[in-house]
Order: sequence, then C-alpha cells, then structure tokens
Amino acid sequence: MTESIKQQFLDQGYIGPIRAISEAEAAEMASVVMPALQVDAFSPIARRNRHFDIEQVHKLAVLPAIVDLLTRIYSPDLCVWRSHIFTGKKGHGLGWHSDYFRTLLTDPLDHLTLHFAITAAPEDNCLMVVPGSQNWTQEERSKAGFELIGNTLDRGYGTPYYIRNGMPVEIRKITLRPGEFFVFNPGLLHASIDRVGDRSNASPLLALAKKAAKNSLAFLGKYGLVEAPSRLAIGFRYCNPRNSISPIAFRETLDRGHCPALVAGKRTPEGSGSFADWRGEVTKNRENSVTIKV
Ligand SMILES: O=C(O)CCC(=O)C(=O)O
Ligand SMILES: [Fe+2]
Repeated sequence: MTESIKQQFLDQGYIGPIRAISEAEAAEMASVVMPALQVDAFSPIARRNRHFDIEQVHKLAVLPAIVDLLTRIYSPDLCVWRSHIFTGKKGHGLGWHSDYFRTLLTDPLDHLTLHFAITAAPEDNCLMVVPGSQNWTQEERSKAGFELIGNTLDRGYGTPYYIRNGMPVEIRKITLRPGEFFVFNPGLLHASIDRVGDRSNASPLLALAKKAAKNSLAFLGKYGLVEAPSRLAIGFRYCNPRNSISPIAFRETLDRGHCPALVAGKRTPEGSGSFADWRGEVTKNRENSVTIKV
C-alpha cells in the first residue's frame, strides 16, 4: 500500500483527503485557535508556529500516524520547520502559486506541506490544485496558461506566483471535513481563489496596498469589527533536516524560541543552530495511536 500512495504522491503531487482526528476534536481545536488569533488581531505573527504553544496544534505536528505517513512517502529523517494558520473567506484567498520558499530554504524543492482543516473547507472556500503540475517546467506552466510573475521569485519568501490566463486546465478542488488533511509537493500549483487574468500580484505597489489593507483589517479585527473567517486551516511545513533553513525564517519569532523540530530519524549533518528534538513524543504516543488509512 505504501508503494501505491507514494506513487500517487509522485504522480499527482498530493495525497488525501485523509482523516487525522475526529470532527469533535477539530471543533475543540477551533475553539482554542480562533481566540488565540483574535487576541493578536489575526496578525501574521499570531498565525506563525503555533505548534510551539497551542497544545492541540503541537499534538498534530507530532501525531505518530502523520509522522509515520510522511516518513513513508517522503523521508525517514524529518523535521517540522514552520507552521502557519490560514483563514479563508469565500471569494478571497491566495492566487496560483508554488510553495518554493526560495529565500528561506537552501533547497526550496526539498520539503512538503501538510494542509490540515480545522473547520470545513467546502467547494466554494477550499484549496485547489493542478494535479501533476509539480513536475512541470516553467515552459510547460506557461503553455498551460500560468504566466510567472517574475518579481515574486525574490520578494518575501520567494514563492513564485502566476497569472492564469483562463486556458482550460484540470483544476481539482480539495474539499475537506474538519479534522482531515492533504499533503502536497511544494511545486504543485495551488490557490484558494481562481482569479483568472488578475495582475495585482504583478505590481509591487498593489502588493504593498494589499498588505496595508490586511494590516488595517487586523487592526479592526482586534476590536471585533471584522466578520470571523469561515475557514480555518493550518499548513505544517516539514522538510528533510539536511535542507538548511535560513535564520531569516525565524527572524520574527526568535524571542519565542522558535526553531526547527526533529520528529523522525536524524539530523545530518549535525550542525550547530538550535533544533528541538520531539522524536521521543512521537515514539511515546505511537503505542496508543490510531493508524491512518489511506
Ligand atoms: O489556505 C489557504 O488559503 C492557502 C494555503 C497555502 O497556500 C499553503 O498551505 O501553502
Ligand atoms: Fe501555498
């Protein structure tokens, strides 16, 4: 079975949906995560690396069934180097992109994301993917109607964004029930809104305006003046610890002691930067954990 899911991951660039915890457990998690974001007005820092301090989020990052699955399909040596809480609203979201963190990882291709639904991700408010696109060259992307926005390669995290021109292409909506997740390759083209022909990411000025709008929304959110998001999800970023993670990735949260955390295998080369070791927790919990059926 491992071979077939591994093959599926290689061919289509993702696997899932897979259930990790029950809907009731996910609802309990939402009741903790939501207020934790609200106190900090949904700021980017409030969303970052909550696997360090929110118990339910931490438990997921070290859930034996998840760690075991990732070691089978990806790498026996594994660390979680970042997580991010996403809030989704119908009609809003991130445009087409690949998760190459070119400014944060030495090898931006050598990692994966586990996208976990805390609340439901229905048809009109979920992530969508282009199956197989993780294997496409730049030329193939452009032939399929995805025009690279060149300046996104060196801006922010260095994740390439694209303008889709509307050419027919297979787009799969990954709807999820609370407590389910899917795992995807960083190269897989994905988006939470399909804005055909939208060029706003291409203009640094518009990108700046969007950021300012986000900040003022966060400010209003602090005073309860913004409608609560209808979709809550967490992206856990795992990588093989041989990939080096730039200190820039921890710049904003260094005072909270954030660092990569080893969950399986070993760290080679050993290196000197700080690294948490959570392998013991995975081993300890393995005895009474459920096995994930794929
Ligand atoms: O949930 C979203 O809206 C975007 C998620 C995403 O792009 C990611 O997890 O990499
Ligand atoms: Fe993404």
